[in-house]
Amino acid sequence: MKNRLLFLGPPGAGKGTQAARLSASHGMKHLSTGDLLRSEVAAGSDLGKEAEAVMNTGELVSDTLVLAIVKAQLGSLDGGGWLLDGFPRTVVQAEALAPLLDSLKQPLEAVVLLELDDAVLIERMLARGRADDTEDVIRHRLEVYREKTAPLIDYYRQQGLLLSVEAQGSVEAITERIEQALQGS
Ligand code: B4P
Repeated sequence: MKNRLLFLGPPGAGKGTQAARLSASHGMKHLSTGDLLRSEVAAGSDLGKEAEAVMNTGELVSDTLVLAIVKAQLGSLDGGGWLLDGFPRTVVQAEALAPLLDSLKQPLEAVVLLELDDAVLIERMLARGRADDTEDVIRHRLEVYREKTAPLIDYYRQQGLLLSVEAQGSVEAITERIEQALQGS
């Protein structure tokens, strides 16, 4: 199975949920920029304070800040496979990632796109109830996704890396769909 992966999809699609399951069952390293940013917030670092203010409005944290965090982590990626969850989220981030992976001689093998209707996304995020999960902020995050992150769908499709997976249904059923897509491609 392909094991150098990137998970793409709207907020609340289940990237974090599925990435945690797949990385645990296949021994891959799971790198979530959302989790890394929330750890900085919890630690009260300067970086965390800057990130928290942005995350609570539904905007994306700046490319410079995210890239600084990711670069510090990429060195730990090894041949055992890895899964990038929620990164890249902009074309600038994707264009910065490519040479970093080239220099590690670990090219990306597949981009898993989790697709889901807005109504279900909103319902899931309201149930999750994180600090950035109020209805107004969620709607703004969906707009930001369409404007800044959705262009990555074509970006990776043109590179022949995109695998689309329907993200509606039980957590287990979606994991199975992802595994089939990774085996079948
Ligand atoms: P993330 O932490 O990446 O989170 P997310 O997109 O909101 O959610 P995800 O898709 O992971 O959904 P989850 O599994 O939790 O981003 C948070 C914020 O961090 C961003 O808005 C941004 O500000 C910042 N950020 C992160 N990365 C960045 C970057 N690269 N650049 C700039 N800023 C960045 O699932 C959602 C809920 O649904 C959960 O409660 C889950 O339990 C539930 N669920 C999952 N699957 C389900 C299923 N099949 N059925 C029912 N419920 C399900």
